[in-house]
Order: sequence, then structure tokens, then C-alpha cells
Amino acid sequence: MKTSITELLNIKYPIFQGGMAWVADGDLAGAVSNAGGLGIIGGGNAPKEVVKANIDRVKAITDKPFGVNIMLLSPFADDIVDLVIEEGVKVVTTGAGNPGKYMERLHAAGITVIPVVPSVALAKRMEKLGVDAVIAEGMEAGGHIGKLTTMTLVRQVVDAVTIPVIGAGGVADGRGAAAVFMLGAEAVQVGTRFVVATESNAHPAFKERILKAKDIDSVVSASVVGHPVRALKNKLSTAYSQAEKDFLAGKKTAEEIEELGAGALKNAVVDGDVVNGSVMAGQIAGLVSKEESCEDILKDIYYGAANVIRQEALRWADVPE
Ligand code: TUI
Repeated sequence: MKTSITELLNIKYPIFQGGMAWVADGDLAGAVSNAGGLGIIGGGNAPKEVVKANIDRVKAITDKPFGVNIMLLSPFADDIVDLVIEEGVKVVTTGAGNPGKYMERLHAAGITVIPVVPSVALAKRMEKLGVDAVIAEGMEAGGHIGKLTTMTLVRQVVDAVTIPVIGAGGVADGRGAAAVFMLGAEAVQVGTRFVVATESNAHPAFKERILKAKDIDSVVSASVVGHPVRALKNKLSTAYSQAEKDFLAGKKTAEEIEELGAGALKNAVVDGDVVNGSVMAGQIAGLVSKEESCEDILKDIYYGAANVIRQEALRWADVPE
């Protein structure tokens, strides 16, 4: 089974592992790439040396293609662009902004550039800029999100651009992946399910919250200051919702709300503080109930999608054209 994305990137499965800050380190990305998906190191807010160590780790695990996600709100974004060029990284995804100012240098270095887009307008702007593909990520996703759902965003982006579209947000198994392929995507990106992979170094308490989560356990915080973030409900999300009320009443500044989030993701992922930290996860966490290897996760999604697509095709086979 081939798609324009498996061909473009020379990977076996049309499945990306999301470049999640603090979670998507060299061990996770290396395991995913080695098993035939596209592993992606999450640059997050990390400085160049930290991302370099993760690139070294992936290179020690596999010689298959992998990517680096550049989080464009990071104070180190410029440095990470230098780094991916120096290290000969083949694929860069971007998040939380417009990568326009880096495009020329990335392409001159032969890097395939794939930004996350939350809207049709940005997808079209990115296509004009010459990006190689776009990731249409719906608001079911964990972390920093846009406003549209995966169902509506992927379909409309596919209609609006001619470059390949990767669908993301709410995909954790074969059925979800098949649905996104039906919308016209050439690959899917999966985050939350890989957080609980055996090879993921996320703190056991962080994994446990995802494994135990129900469908309605995530909330979106900080929308009022322009950076909506989806995470599982806890003391921090309650504090956010109070602070947002205070902000709307003119009793708190945007900076005070942003401060609540500073370091909160690291506290949860690395130190396991799932009470006061930010347990970023997608709405599909309710379906994720088992810790498995990256290889098993990739196979389950790939063969699961194939099975449901075949079943459904059979059901429709007698309908005249
Ligand atoms: O970036 C993500 N997910 C993230 S980043 C992150 S770290 C962070 N923590 C707190 C606040 C902000 C960031 C945690 N999770 N996903 C990709 C994504 N990109 N989602 C939405 C966007 C996006 C939003 C606006 C992409 C482009 C964009 O463009 C605005 C513009 O410049 O036109």
C-alpha cells in the first residue's frame, strides 16, 4: 500500500508520530521510525543541545527517515532551524505558527517541510510558499490547537490544496485512520497513543492518566489569551478556568494566565506531577487503554485500517456506480 506521503518520505506506513514537546524524544522517534512509521522529535521549548542529543539518539537507533518538529513559539526556534540543517535532518514539521521565514533555508538544505495548519486559509498560504505537504490537525488533538474539528478541517483542506494532506487530531486506531483517509488524507498523525508506548519515556503517572482517561476528561484552557491548549482535567485546569474568568472581569492580565502554563508540561511529563502540571492529551485518550510497543501500535493502526476499509468496501460493492 503506497500513498504520496509514503513515497515522498520513503516510509512503510503512512503514519506519523506527533512531535510532542518533552514526550517525543530520540527513544520514541527512533522506535517509530525503526518500525516503519515517521518518528518525529518534538523540539518544544528545548534548547539546541537537547534537540541535538535526541537527533544523535535516533541516529543510533535507526538509519530510517525521521523528522524534527519545530515549535515556532519557542525562543530557540532559530537555533533548531540551524541544527536540523547542520544535522542533515530530512523532514521538518512545524507547529504553533507560520514557518515562512525559514522556508528558503530549509528547502535549500533539501529538507521536506510539513507545517501543521489549523485552517484552509493557512493551508493555501503554505502551499503558495512551496511547502511539501500540510498536516491538518483538528481540535480533538492534545496540546495547542485550532478551532476546527478533524472531520471538517481535513475535508476542506484536501479540497483547497493540491499538495498531500496528513490528517491529525483524534486518531488512535485503524478506524480513526480509515476515517481520515476517507476524507482524502494521504497519511495520519497520531500523538496520544504514542505517549503510552513502551518506548515512551513519559512519566508513569502521566501515562496512567491517559490510560485511565474517559472521552470527556479533557478541557481546553487559555483560549482567552489566544493559545488554546487541550489537556486532561486536574487542579491546573481548574486554576486556568478561574484565571480566565478573572481575566474576562479585568482582574488578571494575559501574562498572569500564560505564567500558569510555564513549565507545566515538563512538570507533568518528566516529574510526573499530574495534579499541578499540564497533562496534554487528545480527546481520543478515552480509547487508549494499553501500553504497547511502537511496532505493535503501528501495525494495529495500519492493519486495522486495511480491515475496516475492506469490510466497508464489500458492504458498498453492490451499489451501482
Ligand atoms: O503545536 C501544536 N501543539 C502543541 S505546541 C505545544 S507547546 C505550547 N504550550 C503552550 C502554549 C503554546 C504552545 C503543545 N502542543 N500543534 C500544532 C498546531 N499548530 N496546532 C495549532 C497550530 C497553529 C496555530 C496557528 C499553526 C499555525 C498557526 O498560524 C497562525 C499564524 O501565524 O497565522
